[in-house]
Amino acid sequence: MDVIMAFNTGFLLPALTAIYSLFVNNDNIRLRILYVELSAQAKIVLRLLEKAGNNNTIEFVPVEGALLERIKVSTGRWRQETFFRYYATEILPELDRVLWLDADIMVRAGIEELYNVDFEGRSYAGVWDNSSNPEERLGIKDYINAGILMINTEKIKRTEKINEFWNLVASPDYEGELPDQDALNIVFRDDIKLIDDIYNVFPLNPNELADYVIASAVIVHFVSGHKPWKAEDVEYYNIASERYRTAKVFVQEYRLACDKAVAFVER
Ligand SMILES: [Mn+2]
Repeated sequence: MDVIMAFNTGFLLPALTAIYSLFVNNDNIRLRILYVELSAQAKIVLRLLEKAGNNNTIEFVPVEGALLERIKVSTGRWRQETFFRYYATEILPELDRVLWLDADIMVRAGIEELYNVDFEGRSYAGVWDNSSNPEERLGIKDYINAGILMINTEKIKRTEKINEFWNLVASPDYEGELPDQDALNIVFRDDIKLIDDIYNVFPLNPNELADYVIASAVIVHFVSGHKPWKAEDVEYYNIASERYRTAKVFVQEYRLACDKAVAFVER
């Protein structure tokens, strides 16, 4: 299974946790980490995770030259790594499909079914996300979260549509509230397959759904600005854990995964 991620040295701890949780629950993952700034030391530490699970490998792929320039021109306002998922076909043209994973996640089970999704002829597959009121803002009902994104590179290579994406984010009047995610949903409207929400679960869920969500979540995604690995957000998650059973369970699990990932690379 071909997976791509992108982050910088400052994101090492959550990235370790995400990759460790991916690898202990899955075998035969070929992970490419696309990066601009990743220290030699961070790479050494990350590479130790290859021993988690069976036959999981990591390759580091620098993003540079014209590709990086395009992002600088288009997207100076936003974090550049966010845009690397849209380079899947240019950086890895040999692949027919690839899974993009954000680094603010925890994997809890096998992802094979997600990876082998039937695109039904569409360019992407992802989980419906109503949290930013996309219907009201953009008139888009089937709006997805781009943090866990199955990419049909075989199709995207054959069409010119991805250029529309880059043109849109580069246009001076474009003010996407969620820059790349809005542009993805606008340009690829009706060309995105919706998949089971167990593959992109947010930590705060209504308590009446908690049993189902806790039992079924395959990938938990800490979408808000508050992050469970940050000391300044401990209080936020303490309060959230009192209100939401899913937050309590997922944050505890996340901290455990974080400790295990660190212990794994330290041994
Ligand atoms: Mn994210």
